[in-house]
Amino acid sequence: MRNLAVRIFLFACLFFALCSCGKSDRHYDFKGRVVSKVSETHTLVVDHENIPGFMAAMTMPYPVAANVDLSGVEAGDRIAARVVVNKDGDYELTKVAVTDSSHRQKEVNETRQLFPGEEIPDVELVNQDGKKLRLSDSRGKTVLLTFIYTRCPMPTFCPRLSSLFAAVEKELAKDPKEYARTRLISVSIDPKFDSPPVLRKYGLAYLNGDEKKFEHWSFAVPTPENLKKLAQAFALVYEEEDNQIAHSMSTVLIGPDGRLIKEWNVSDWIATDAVAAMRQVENAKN
Ligand SMILES: [Cu+2]
Repeated sequence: MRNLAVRIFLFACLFFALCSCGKSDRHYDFKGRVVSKVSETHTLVVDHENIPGFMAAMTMPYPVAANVDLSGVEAGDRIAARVVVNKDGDYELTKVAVTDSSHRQKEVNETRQLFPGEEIPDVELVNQDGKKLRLSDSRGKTVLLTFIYTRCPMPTFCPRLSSLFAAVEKELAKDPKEYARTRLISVSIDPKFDSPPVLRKYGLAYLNGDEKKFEHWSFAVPTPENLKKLAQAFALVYEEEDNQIAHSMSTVLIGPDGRLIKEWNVSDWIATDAVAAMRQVENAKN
Protein backbone atom coordinates (compact mmCIF):
# COMPACT_ATOMS: atom_id res chain seq x y z
CA MET A 1 0.00 0.00 0.00
CA ARG A 2 2.52 2.47 1.21
CA ASN A 3 5.04 1.59 -1.48
CA LEU A 4 2.46 2.35 -4.07
CA ALA A 5 1.63 5.61 -2.32
CA VAL A 6 5.30 6.53 -2.24
CA ARG A 7 5.65 5.72 -5.90
CA ILE A 8 2.65 7.81 -6.80
CA PHE A 9 3.98 10.51 -4.55
CA LEU A 10 7.41 10.50 -6.21
CA PHE A 11 5.82 10.54 -9.61
CA ALA A 12 3.67 13.45 -8.55
CA CYS A 13 6.78 15.27 -7.33
CA LEU A 14 8.58 14.65 -10.58
CA PHE A 15 5.57 15.78 -12.54
CA PHE A 16 5.32 18.83 -10.40
CA ALA A 17 9.04 19.62 -10.70
CA LEU A 18 8.82 19.38 -14.48
CA CYS A 19 5.94 21.73 -14.90
CA SER A 20 6.59 24.21 -12.14
CA CYS A 21 9.89 25.66 -13.34
CA GLY A 22 10.09 29.39 -13.01
CA LYS A 23 6.69 29.77 -11.41
CA SER A 24 6.22 31.34 -8.03
CA ASP A 25 4.66 29.74 -4.95
CA ARG A 26 1.37 27.98 -5.46
CA HIS A 27 -1.16 27.01 -2.90
CA TYR A 28 -3.94 24.48 -2.67
CA ASP A 29 -6.73 24.19 -0.12
CA PHE A 30 -7.85 20.71 0.77
CA LYS A 31 -9.62 18.58 3.32
CA GLY A 32 -8.34 15.50 5.05
CA ARG A 33 -8.05 13.45 8.19
CA VAL A 34 -5.07 13.60 10.53
CA VAL A 35 -3.58 10.11 10.79
CA SER A 36 -0.90 11.21 13.22
CA LYS A 37 0.84 14.26 14.56
CA VAL A 38 4.60 14.17 14.96
CA SER A 39 5.31 17.06 17.30
CA GLU A 40 9.10 16.70 17.18
CA THR A 41 9.24 17.40 13.48
CA HIS A 42 6.13 19.62 13.39
CA THR A 43 4.61 17.29 10.83
CA LEU A 44 1.11 16.01 10.19
CA VAL A 45 0.48 12.71 8.46
CA VAL A 46 -2.71 13.39 6.55
CA ASP A 47 -5.08 11.09 4.71
CA HIS A 48 -6.36 13.58 2.21
CA GLU A 49 -8.71 13.90 -0.71
CA ASN A 50 -7.48 14.52 -4.22
CA ILE A 51 -5.72 17.88 -4.44
CA PRO A 52 -6.17 18.83 -8.09
CA GLY A 53 -2.94 20.05 -9.63
CA PHE A 54 -0.81 18.86 -6.74
CA MET A 55 -1.40 15.38 -5.34
CA ALA A 56 -3.72 12.44 -5.74
CA ALA A 57 -5.71 11.31 -2.72
CA MET A 58 -3.33 9.51 -0.36
CA THR A 59 -1.85 9.35 3.09
CA MET A 60 1.43 11.17 3.43
CA PRO A 61 3.41 13.35 5.84
CA TYR A 62 3.24 17.13 5.50
CA PRO A 63 5.68 19.46 7.22
CA VAL A 64 3.82 22.33 8.83
CA ALA A 65 4.94 25.97 8.75
CA ALA A 66 6.69 26.98 11.97
CA ASN A 67 4.11 29.66 12.80
CA VAL A 68 1.18 27.24 12.72
CA ASP A 69 0.17 26.07 16.20
CA LEU A 70 -0.63 22.34 16.26
CA SER A 71 -1.57 22.08 19.93
CA GLY A 72 -5.27 21.87 19.04
CA VAL A 73 -4.83 19.22 16.36
CA GLU A 74 -4.87 15.50 17.14
CA ALA A 75 -4.97 12.20 15.27
CA GLY A 76 -8.47 11.46 14.02
CA ASP A 77 -9.38 15.13 13.49
CA ARG A 78 -10.89 16.19 10.20
CA ILE A 79 -9.06 19.27 8.95
CA ALA A 80 -9.14 21.91 6.26
CA ALA A 81 -5.63 22.89 5.32
CA ARG A 82 -3.62 24.89 2.83
CA VAL A 83 -0.46 23.52 1.30
CA VAL A 84 1.96 26.02 -0.19
CA VAL A 85 4.42 24.76 -2.76
CA ASN A 86 7.44 26.86 -3.69
CA LYS A 87 9.19 26.89 -7.03
CA ASP A 88 11.64 24.20 -5.91
CA GLY A 89 8.76 21.86 -5.21
CA ASP A 90 9.15 22.10 -1.41
CA TYR A 91 5.84 22.25 0.35
CA GLU A 92 4.37 22.90 3.77
CA LEU A 93 1.02 23.48 5.38
CA THR A 94 0.41 27.12 6.19
CA LYS A 95 -3.16 26.83 7.45
CA VAL A 96 -4.63 24.02 9.49
CA ALA A 97 -8.16 24.26 10.87
CA VAL A 98 -9.91 21.43 12.69
CA THR A 99 -13.38 21.09 11.17
CA ASP A 100 -14.48 18.04 13.16
CA SER A 101 -12.84 16.66 16.27
CA SER A 102 -15.53 14.12 17.14
CA HIS A 103 -13.44 11.28 15.74
CA ARG A 104 -10.40 12.26 17.73
CA GLN A 105 -8.51 9.20 18.87
CA LYS A 106 -8.41 8.64 22.57
CA GLU A 107 -5.97 5.80 22.08
CA VAL A 108 -2.94 7.40 20.53
CA ASN A 109 -1.17 4.06 20.39
CA GLU A 110 -3.29 2.43 17.71
CA THR A 111 -1.19 0.28 15.44
CA ARG A 112 -0.73 1.15 11.84
CA GLN A 113 2.21 1.65 9.61
CA LEU A 114 4.74 4.06 11.05
CA PHE A 115 6.41 6.92 9.30
CA PRO A 116 9.96 7.96 10.16
CA GLY A 117 9.97 10.05 13.32
CA GLU A 118 7.16 8.10 14.94
CA GLU A 119 7.50 6.08 18.09
CA ILE A 120 7.63 2.32 17.72
CA PRO A 121 5.08 0.23 19.62
CA ASP A 122 6.59 -1.05 22.84
CA VAL A 123 5.63 -4.70 22.66
CA GLU A 124 6.90 -7.53 24.80
CA LEU A 125 8.78 -10.48 23.33
CA VAL A 126 10.58 -13.50 24.73
CA ASN A 127 14.25 -13.86 23.88
CA GLN A 128 16.44 -16.87 23.12
CA ASP A 129 16.95 -17.46 26.85
CA GLY A 130 13.23 -17.45 27.60
CA LYS A 131 13.51 -14.01 29.21
CA LYS A 132 11.12 -11.14 28.62
CA LEU A 133 12.38 -8.46 26.29
CA ARG A 134 10.60 -5.17 25.63
CA LEU A 135 11.55 -2.97 22.73
CA SER A 136 11.78 -0.08 25.21
CA ASP A 137 14.61 -1.96 26.98
CA SER A 138 16.80 -0.69 24.14
CA ARG A 139 16.10 2.99 24.72
CA GLY A 140 19.33 4.92 24.55
CA LYS A 141 20.70 2.52 21.96
CA THR A 142 20.54 2.60 18.20
CA VAL A 143 18.68 -0.54 17.19
CA LEU A 144 18.59 -2.48 13.94
CA LEU A 145 15.60 -4.81 13.93
CA THR A 146 14.45 -7.33 11.37
CA PHE A 147 11.94 -10.16 11.01
CA ILE A 148 12.90 -13.75 10.31
CA TYR A 149 11.77 -17.28 10.96
CA THR A 150 14.21 -20.07 11.55
CA ARG A 151 12.69 -22.58 9.11
CA CYS A 152 12.76 -20.14 6.19
CA PRO A 153 13.89 -22.06 3.09
CA MET A 154 14.37 -19.02 0.84
CA PRO A 155 18.07 -18.14 0.63
CA THR A 156 17.38 -14.55 -0.40
CA PHE A 157 14.98 -13.97 2.48
CA CYS A 158 15.62 -14.85 6.13
CA PRO A 159 18.99 -16.58 5.71
CA ARG A 160 20.19 -13.56 3.75
CA LEU A 161 18.89 -11.14 6.40
CA SER A 162 20.53 -13.12 9.19
CA SER A 163 23.83 -13.23 7.29
CA LEU A 164 23.61 -9.47 6.83
CA PHE A 165 22.95 -9.05 10.52
CA ALA A 166 25.93 -11.27 11.31
CA ALA A 167 28.10 -9.01 9.16
CA VAL A 168 26.72 -5.90 10.89
CA GLU A 169 27.31 -7.54 14.26
CA LYS A 170 30.93 -8.28 13.33
CA GLU A 171 31.54 -4.76 12.08
CA LEU A 172 30.05 -3.08 15.16
CA ALA A 173 32.07 -5.34 17.46
CA LYS A 174 35.28 -3.83 16.08
CA ASP A 175 34.65 -0.66 18.07
CA PRO A 176 33.74 -1.28 21.72
CA LYS A 177 32.11 2.16 22.07
CA GLU A 178 29.99 1.63 19.01
CA TYR A 179 29.16 -1.87 20.17
CA ALA A 180 27.95 -0.55 23.52
CA ARG A 181 25.66 1.99 21.87
CA THR A 182 23.95 -0.37 19.46
CA ARG A 183 21.72 -3.43 19.48
CA LEU A 184 20.44 -5.91 16.92
CA ILE A 185 17.13 -7.69 17.25
CA SER A 186 15.82 -10.48 15.02
CA VAL A 187 12.13 -10.99 15.60
CA SER A 188 10.60 -14.32 14.68
CA ILE A 189 7.39 -14.30 12.66
CA ASP A 190 6.79 -17.93 13.61
CA PRO A 191 5.61 -17.98 17.24
CA LYS A 192 4.31 -21.52 16.79
CA PHE A 193 7.66 -23.06 15.99
CA ASP A 194 10.36 -20.60 17.09
CA SER A 195 10.56 -21.29 20.80
CA PRO A 196 13.47 -19.81 22.80
CA PRO A 197 15.61 -22.98 22.43
CA VAL A 198 15.02 -23.00 18.68
CA LEU A 199 15.97 -19.33 18.44
CA ARG A 200 19.01 -19.92 20.61
CA LYS A 201 20.31 -22.65 18.34
CA TYR A 202 19.58 -20.57 15.25
CA GLY A 203 21.26 -17.50 16.74
CA LEU A 204 24.39 -19.36 17.78
CA ALA A 205 24.89 -20.48 14.20
CA TYR A 206 25.16 -16.81 13.18
CA LEU A 207 27.24 -15.84 16.22
CA ASN A 208 29.94 -18.47 15.73
CA GLY A 209 28.73 -20.18 18.86
CA ASP A 210 29.54 -17.18 21.08
CA GLU A 211 26.58 -16.92 23.43
CA LYS A 212 27.91 -13.77 25.10
CA LYS A 213 26.98 -11.96 21.90
CA PHE A 214 23.28 -12.53 22.61
CA GLU A 215 23.60 -9.47 24.85
CA HIS A 216 24.11 -7.43 21.71
CA TRP A 217 22.04 -9.39 19.20
CA SER A 218 18.78 -10.79 20.52
CA PHE A 219 16.60 -13.36 18.84
CA ALA A 220 13.09 -12.91 20.13
CA VAL A 221 9.60 -14.11 19.53
CA PRO A 222 6.39 -12.16 20.21
CA THR A 223 2.93 -13.52 20.87
CA PRO A 224 0.82 -13.70 17.70
CA GLU A 225 -1.05 -10.54 18.83
CA ASN A 226 2.14 -8.60 19.42
CA LEU A 227 3.55 -9.84 16.15
CA LYS A 228 0.50 -8.42 14.43
CA LYS A 229 1.14 -5.03 16.03
CA LEU A 230 4.77 -5.01 15.00
CA ALA A 231 4.01 -6.21 11.50
CA GLN A 232 1.49 -3.43 11.02
CA ALA A 233 3.88 -0.82 12.33
CA PHE A 234 6.63 -1.96 9.99
CA ALA A 235 4.51 -2.88 6.97
CA LEU A 236 5.42 -6.53 7.15
CA VAL A 237 3.16 -9.06 5.50
CA TYR A 238 3.22 -12.73 6.49
CA GLU A 239 0.96 -15.67 5.93
CA GLU A 240 1.31 -19.26 6.88
CA GLU A 241 0.89 -21.72 4.06
CA ASP A 242 1.97 -25.37 3.74
CA ASN A 243 4.08 -25.31 6.89
CA GLN A 244 5.98 -22.34 5.56
CA ILE A 245 5.45 -18.64 5.95
CA ALA A 246 5.13 -16.46 2.91
CA HIS A 247 6.36 -13.06 3.95
CA SER A 248 7.71 -9.71 2.93
CA MET A 249 10.81 -8.21 4.47
CA SER A 250 11.20 -5.30 6.77
CA THR A 251 14.39 -4.17 8.46
CA VAL A 252 14.13 -1.04 10.54
CA LEU A 253 16.51 1.36 12.17
CA ILE A 254 15.25 2.68 15.51
CA GLY A 255 16.83 5.68 17.21
CA PRO A 256 17.89 5.90 20.86
CA ASP A 257 14.61 7.77 21.48
CA GLY A 258 12.60 4.75 20.31
CA ARG A 259 11.52 6.37 17.09
CA LEU A 260 11.67 4.95 13.59
CA ILE A 261 14.49 6.38 11.51
CA LYS A 262 14.67 4.30 8.36
CA GLU A 263 13.48 1.04 6.86
CA TRP A 264 14.50 -1.39 4.20
CA ASN A 265 11.83 -3.56 2.60
CA VAL A 266 14.20 -5.76 0.64
CA SER A 267 17.37 -7.66 1.33
CA ASP A 268 19.47 -5.97 -1.35
CA TRP A 269 21.11 -3.66 1.14
CA ILE A 270 24.56 -4.53 2.34
CA ALA A 271 25.89 -4.61 5.86
CA THR A 272 27.92 -1.43 5.38
CA ASP A 273 24.71 0.49 4.47
CA ALA A 274 23.20 -0.40 7.80
CA VAL A 275 26.37 0.26 9.74
CA ALA A 276 26.75 3.65 8.03
CA ALA A 277 23.15 4.52 8.88
CA MET A 278 23.70 3.48 12.50
CA ARG A 279 26.87 5.58 12.72
CA GLN A 280 24.98 8.54 11.31
CA VAL A 281 22.52 8.30 14.18
CA GLU A 282 25.38 8.29 16.66
CA ASN A 283 27.09 11.22 15.01
CA ALA A 284 23.88 13.24 14.95
CA LYS A 285 23.54 12.65 18.69
CA ASN A 286 26.99 14.05 19.49
CU1 LIG B 1 12.00 -15.99 5.28
